[in-house]
Amino acid sequence: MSLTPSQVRFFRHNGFFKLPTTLSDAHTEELRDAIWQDIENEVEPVVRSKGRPVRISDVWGRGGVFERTITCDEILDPLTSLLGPNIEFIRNRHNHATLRLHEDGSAYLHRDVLQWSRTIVTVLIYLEESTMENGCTRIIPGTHFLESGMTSPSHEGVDRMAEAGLIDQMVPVPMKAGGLLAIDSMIFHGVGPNATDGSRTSMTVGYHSQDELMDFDNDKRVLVRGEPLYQGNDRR
Ligand SMILES: O=C(O)CCC(=O)C(=O)O
Repeated sequence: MSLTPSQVRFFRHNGFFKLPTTLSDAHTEELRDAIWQDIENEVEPVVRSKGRPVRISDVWGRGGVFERTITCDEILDPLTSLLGPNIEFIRNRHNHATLRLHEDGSAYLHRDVLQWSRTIVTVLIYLEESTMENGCTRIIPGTHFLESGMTSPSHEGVDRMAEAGLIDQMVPVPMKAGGLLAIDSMIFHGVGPNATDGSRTSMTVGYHSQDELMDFDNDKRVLVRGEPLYQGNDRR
């Protein structure tokens, strides 16, 4: 299912869009179980916090349902409306799944990339319902248009938003299990605190349109839709 011109415009203007597609219940359950299993078995690469694994990295490299999700039509069909027909998956930004519990607190407000000319589309995949109580994603709409100039995509977001007088404009985005949220990665966003005794599981993946001026293979990128297309004028 592609996006309508109005939906594309909404995404460009506000920096986020709840995709009209979702993962099926069976797909959601299979992916959630795979994430929980790899976290429980500490299948590397794993990120740990307070002595327990909280995140698995390189989900692409795990193959199976991870790779099937990254390349599924439910994600790539609407993304063609944003990124065009030739889409690359990015292996060195996101490419991870996270299990958040009560003790994890909230995550810092951040951008995923530094500069508008190299932005990506991040897709957040919710494997459990994410609510106001268990820490749904929070975003500040429109902030993907604010100036660049951060030295790191992380950690400086709260200060930047406070300086800009925009911290109170943050809005929560609750999502159902299987829901897919696309954001322009320049938008300031973060995870809310989990105030429940339950978990909040999500997977984060990033995509780029295939770069028509790049004529060498980059193993940090995987073409997942369309074809490589070199359009440089150095060969004419
Ligand atoms: O899960 C979320 O709400 C946000 C995740 C995120 O910002 C990230 O993985 O970089």
